[in-house]
Amino acid sequence: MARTTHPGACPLDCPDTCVWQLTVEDGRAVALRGDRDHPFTRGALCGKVNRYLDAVNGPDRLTTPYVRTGPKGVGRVAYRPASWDEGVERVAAGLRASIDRHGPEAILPYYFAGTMGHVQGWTMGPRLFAHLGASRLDTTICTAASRAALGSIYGGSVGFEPESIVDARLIVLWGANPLATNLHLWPFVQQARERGAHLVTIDPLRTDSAARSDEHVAPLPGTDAALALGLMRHVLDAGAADEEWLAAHTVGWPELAARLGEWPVERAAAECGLPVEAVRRLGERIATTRPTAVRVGLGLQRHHGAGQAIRAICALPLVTGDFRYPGGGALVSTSGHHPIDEGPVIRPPGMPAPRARLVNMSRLAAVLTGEADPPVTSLVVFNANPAATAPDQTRLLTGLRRADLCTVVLEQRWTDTCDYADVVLPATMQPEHLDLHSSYGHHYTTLNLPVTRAPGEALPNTEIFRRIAAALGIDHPRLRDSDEDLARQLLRGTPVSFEELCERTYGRTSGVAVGSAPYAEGGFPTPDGRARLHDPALARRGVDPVVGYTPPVEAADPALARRFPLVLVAPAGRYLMNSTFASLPWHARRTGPPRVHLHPDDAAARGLADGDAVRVHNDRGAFLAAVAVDDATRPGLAFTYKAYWARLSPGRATVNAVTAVRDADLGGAPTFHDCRVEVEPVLAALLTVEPPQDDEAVPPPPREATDDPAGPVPRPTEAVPAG
Ligand SMILES: Nc1nc2c(c(=O)[nH]1)N[C@H]1C(S)=C(S)[C@@H](COP(=O)(O)OP(=O)(O)OC[C@H]3O[C@@H](n4cnc5c(=O)[nH]c(N)nc54)[C@H](O)[C@@H]3O)O[C@H]1N2
Ligand SMILES: Nc1nc2c(c(=O)[nH]1)N[C@H]1C(S)=C(S)[C@@H](COP(=O)(O)OP(=O)(O)OC[C@H]3O[C@@H](n4cnc5c(=O)[nH]c(N)nc54)[C@H](O)[C@@H]3O)O[C@H]1N2
Ligand SMILES: [Mo]
Repeated sequence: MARTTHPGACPLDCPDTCVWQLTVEDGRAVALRGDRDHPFTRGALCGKVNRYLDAVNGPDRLTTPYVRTGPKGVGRVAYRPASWDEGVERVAAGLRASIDRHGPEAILPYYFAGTMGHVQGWTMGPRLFAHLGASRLDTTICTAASRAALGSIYGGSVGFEPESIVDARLIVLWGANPLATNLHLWPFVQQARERGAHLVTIDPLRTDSAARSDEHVAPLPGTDAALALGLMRHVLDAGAADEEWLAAHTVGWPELAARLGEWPVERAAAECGLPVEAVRRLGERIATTRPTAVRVGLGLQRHHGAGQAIRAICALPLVTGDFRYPGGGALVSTSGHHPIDEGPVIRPPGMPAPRARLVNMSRLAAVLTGEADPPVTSLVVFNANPAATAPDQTRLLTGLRRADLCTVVLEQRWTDTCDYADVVLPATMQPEHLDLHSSYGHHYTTLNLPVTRAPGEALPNTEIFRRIAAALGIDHPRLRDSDEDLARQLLRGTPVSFEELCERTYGRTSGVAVGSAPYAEGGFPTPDGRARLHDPALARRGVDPVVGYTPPVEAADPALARRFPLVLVAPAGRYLMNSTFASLPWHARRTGPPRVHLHPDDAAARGLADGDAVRVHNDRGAFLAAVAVDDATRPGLAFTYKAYWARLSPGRATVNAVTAVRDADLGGAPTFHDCRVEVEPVLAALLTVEPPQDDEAVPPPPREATDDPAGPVPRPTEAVPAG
């Protein structure tokens, strides 16, 4: 049989956006490997995506629409297969009923980066909902705090050129764990180390990346701004502030310098729970090493003080003048370097400007239980699994069970959120549809063309929205645009054309040269080209206009600490991608069952041993997990990994049963890691997961963690003896 190989893009929410080569036989994907020529990802795929075809070819792909016939929340038994006509007609009826009763703002689309594709993610759906006048989604769940903070300090989500990191002499991985979440950066970091660079990781947990660094600094969660202020103070006291560059290319240095007067290294160290010497040593290293590259992760911003933390960390290289040099500066995200602008594609000429209310997605639990007026009575979910991934799960599920709520879910497989849907519509996967991907970790944009047949009747999101528009009787030419039309519209005004991408798959779209220092001479994307250390506009948003420190809420609350002594963070697991893959046997086996990692002192104080079953709880809810006794953390700090599925977890709840709906200081961002809990022992038998009665075809994740002998790196924080 003829085998052909086709380039494409990994669609996952990861900074790397790999280019891959997919082998197809008889319309079916049979092999997948990385594209060796891609300048950033260079051929290797990560462990989880090496098994991406498990997801594509899995027996659990949705192949037909489903409509609900029984109660919400009980599982697939409450559904029957339906035709596309019936499914789409039901959706249209639900949307119409919402509009008739409360107006179009009663409709809320809920979507995120299940695919990072501009076409399947962020264009046709939002275009349809804008046309309807539906509530607009404030997409805060991941990067809202950094987007707002970077917009303030640098004028956009920009930073040092990632490939230039090989030229850094000091690399600081700040709240980032690239070995789990940004794997393709690691070889560049290693190259810098071979040339003599020193690697420091700042993370409350000793992650894989921290364990493999030259130095690990472990502050208390949510205190990074204090640490950054202490480090800047040391730089200032050491006479290493680059006064000339600061005067030429920033505003607000006098105000920040005055603020640093309040932040002696001792105060910073005390706030962060660090030895004074550790802060001073790192401050001295930063003061004396040019260029220093600070690669900032996204996980560190899931705290109440996220906005100020990102501002303070990003101020550091402005104070040292590091942007002068290739390999110097800070980088949170490259997304502001890409010229693709979704705005005009969502709202093309001839379609009305949306004026509907903005609804913060991170508040979904509150929105569905009374916060919204008019209420949300139609929820259309795509590229997301909020029942597993959004905070305050117990309250959210109460909202999702509302009888007056019509929920529509576009999905590739039956997730937690599908259990609460009125209509489930089967969606295609990456080899089956067209998409266009820019990256938040490098400067290339990639085209992905459909090369295989979708299973059954699965359709691309775009086509599903076209059908919903038609069923609503909307006859607008822009709601009939093809996926290729959308890709061409997105590429308008960028340095690459659709034809070029068809030819070459990817292109550099930023205009920033490889290995260069784009802000050596200032020129930040602020109106005057200067970075802002003092931003009066923030005062109007209730934030200190000077770079400063917002302490955590729960972590810093002594009264709460008496009842819930453990701070719980839930970062990314290596073999999952948020909740994507959590139901696949290979990925579930590598990940192992839900575990809560406790410092040996905390385990001993509760009489808990490795493998014991516990209930992790606070006033919002509880989830069940096995204890992992782990010196990767400190006393009082527990951790687990995000993104299991509730329907496949013991007790049918995930870590988000304990996380709060509470906005960070900037951007309306969620604060998943600002969370206090207590753990109590429960019967071991409670950890046994009964498969959902309707799902026999989908085996539940095995209970025992197995190590991955082929894994490229050791996993000290994940390797736990079977419980
Ligand atoms: N394998 C895998 N890769 C992923 C994902 C996944 O689920 N799995 N998720 C993707 C997504 S959606 C995102 S947003 C990115 C996230 O990418 P990262 O930001 O790299 O990942 P996280 O694990 O969320 O957070 C990074 C580190 O921040 C630490 N951290 C938590 N609180 C603090 C703090 O207060 N201060 C400091 N200094 N560090 C803190 C955590 O312990 C964690 O080790 O990764 C993407 N890539
Ligand atoms: N406790 C805790 N919770 C967290 C976090 C944390 O750190 N701690 N991190 C948060 C972060 S950073 C993020 S980004 C969110 C992510 O949370 P979500 O946005 O819910 O992401 P996923 O869980 O990956 O779910 C994406 C879904 O999209 C589906 N999908 C993929 N491609 C397509 C497509 O083309 N069409 C359709 N219709 N569906 C598709 C996948 O099958 C998958 O079920 O989770 C957040 N939740
Ligand atoms: Mo994210």
